[in-house]
Amino acid sequence: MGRDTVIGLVGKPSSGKSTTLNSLTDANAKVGAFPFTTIDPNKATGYLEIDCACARFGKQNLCKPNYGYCRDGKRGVPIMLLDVAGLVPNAHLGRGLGNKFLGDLTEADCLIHIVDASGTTDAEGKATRGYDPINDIEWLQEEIFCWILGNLMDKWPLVVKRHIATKSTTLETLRAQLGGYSANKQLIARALDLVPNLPPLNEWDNEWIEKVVRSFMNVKFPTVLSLNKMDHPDADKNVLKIILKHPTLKCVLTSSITEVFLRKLAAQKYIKYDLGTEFVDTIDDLGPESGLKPLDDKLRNRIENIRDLVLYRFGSTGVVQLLQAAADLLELVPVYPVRNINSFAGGSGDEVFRDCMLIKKGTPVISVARKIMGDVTIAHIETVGGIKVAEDDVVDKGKNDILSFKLVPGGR
Ligand SMILES: Nc1nc2c(ncn2[C@@H]2O[C@H](COP(=O)(O)OP(=O)(O)O)[C@@H](O)[C@H]2O)c(=O)[nH]1
Ligand SMILES: [Mg+2]
Repeated sequence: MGRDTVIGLVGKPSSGKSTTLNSLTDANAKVGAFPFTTIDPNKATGYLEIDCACARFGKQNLCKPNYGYCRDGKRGVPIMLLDVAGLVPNAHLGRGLGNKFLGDLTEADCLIHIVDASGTTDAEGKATRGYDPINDIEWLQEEIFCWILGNLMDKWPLVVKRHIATKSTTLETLRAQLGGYSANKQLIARALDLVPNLPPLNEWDNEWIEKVVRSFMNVKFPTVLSLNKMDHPDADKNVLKIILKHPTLKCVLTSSITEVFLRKLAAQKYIKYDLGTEFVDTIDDLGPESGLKPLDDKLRNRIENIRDLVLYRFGSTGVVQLLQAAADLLELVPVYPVRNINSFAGGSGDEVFRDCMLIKKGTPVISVARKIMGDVTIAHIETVGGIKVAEDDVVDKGKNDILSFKLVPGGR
């Protein structure tokens, strides 16, 4: 059975990893302004916001997810987040918590690189002013590259000897070497395919090995950049530089501290806040019948500032979009297994779309069945309208995404 998707939050100390994690979850990752606050990888559940299938059928009021939530057709699907302990330049040589950090990384299917776009922390996370965050983007990639390359080079002469002696294919040998990074055969095959004119493994010189490692890294760790601390006045010019220099990188502008603050105010009933949007309303906007608490001048000013500096300028705090960007990069499609393909109900009761899982686009429906049902004998698979779907038909956005698995009676 497949494992669930894991998104790793990486970045130098004090870039805002724990704050971002907090802003996306209810977990209390320790937040602090000094390096190595996070000693152990901190796992938490985030919620990917999607348009729920219930809205397609006007069944919003019957939609009751077993996990996560659905509010009027906007569904939060749980997704695993991993806050990876502080990384400093030259971690692959064992600096800081270097190799431990890198080891934790292997679990991730994609990375969100949190960059302190304000330039108020240096390469090691210490307070400063005017640091150029473009350095962080480059050294983090180099760090991962050097780590994987170093691990491979240590053993390379032996690897080649074995490769020849056992008459293995390039894919088989590399799989044995790179499988430890939670990389399956398809992933490694894809990485190899992306290197043009690649000769057989026993002919590789250092340059070929480096090309293969770069390609593997791109496939194994697709990355979204979170340009964080956008509330800071110095952030704008730094972001412009980053986008001009790295136009192909996927970037999201964020202010995770603002998201944490808004969620707290909403929980305390000072504001009404639609997560991920620019809409923040107070009692001044909605009147006393809203049930919101009155604001003092200090709080009123802070909310006004947040509107001016973050919400109206960037459209939101960006953190909800961050998970969506990661899901896009991984081509994840929400898939709804249902018991009854006509009513979309689960077991008993009228409630619909109880389950939702995130599946990579292009996955055959039979693999989805296996992931959910295990090794039972499946008679056939149906989608909306009771239409039969062939086992090797694939999942896509809005297509073959609502599925009912019919078992052979008495079979297993
Ligand atoms: N201005 C600003 N500060 C932030 C933001 N996010 C985090 N910080 C601050 O940056 C410091 C480090 O944050 P933390 O989440 O502990 O960083 P980590 O070491 O990467 O986990 C803390 O003082 C946070 O309050 C943000 O969006 N804006
Ligand atoms: Mg932290």
